[in-house]
Amino acid sequence: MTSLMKLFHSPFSPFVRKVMVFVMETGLDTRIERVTVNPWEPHAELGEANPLGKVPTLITDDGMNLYDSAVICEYLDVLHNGPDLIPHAGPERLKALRLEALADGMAEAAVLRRMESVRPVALQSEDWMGLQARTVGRALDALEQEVESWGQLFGIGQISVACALGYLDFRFSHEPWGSSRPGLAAWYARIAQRPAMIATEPKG
Ligand SMILES: N[C@@H](CCC(=O)N[C@@H](CS)C(=O)NCC(=O)O)C(=O)O
Repeated sequence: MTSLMKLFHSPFSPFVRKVMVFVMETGLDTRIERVTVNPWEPHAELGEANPLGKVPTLITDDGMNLYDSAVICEYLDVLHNGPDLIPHAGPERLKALRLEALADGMAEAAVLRRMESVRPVALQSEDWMGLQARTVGRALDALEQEVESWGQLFGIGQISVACALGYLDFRFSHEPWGSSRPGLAAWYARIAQRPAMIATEPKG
């Protein structure tokens, strides 16, 4: 019997959710043991596995430490027998990785804004939060431009987008992004019904 891979996990991280959706979509979830941590507090085992101290971090069943979410998904995509979620080569690969980068960048800006907003009010920078909010807005507009071209595809790019949008809904529900982006909103409403999306929805 192969031993389990260990995933340093936090239920609120859009990047962890991306890896969790990836493993559920590919049937690899039974091979993963989750270790839930608060990544914003020092954690000896996580720090040893990843000098950046971030989640997600994966320890493979042969003991290799992998981060970040993009590298982890790249590793996982060769471990299952279903259709590849990351194209191997050519323009399709570049398009998928660029979409992943756009979605991850949007999630990163949203996380930065959120972290700033929970600092003591006197330390918060409105400029900094505004900068991150504008980055998120531009990324949403770019996604609205390309959503129609995705069709039924749910690969690495779309998984990353879905988890980034889920994070916006979770942390910034008072700022509905969908009203001015109807194509993206309709796509997300459909995708949010997938079992892997429902099972990983952040709550709290
Ligand atoms: N690019 C990374 C981003 C990971 C990330 O920012 N994780 C956050 C949680 S959402 C974290 O662990 N932050 C802890 C820290 O920055 O110390 C990925 O795709 O995995």
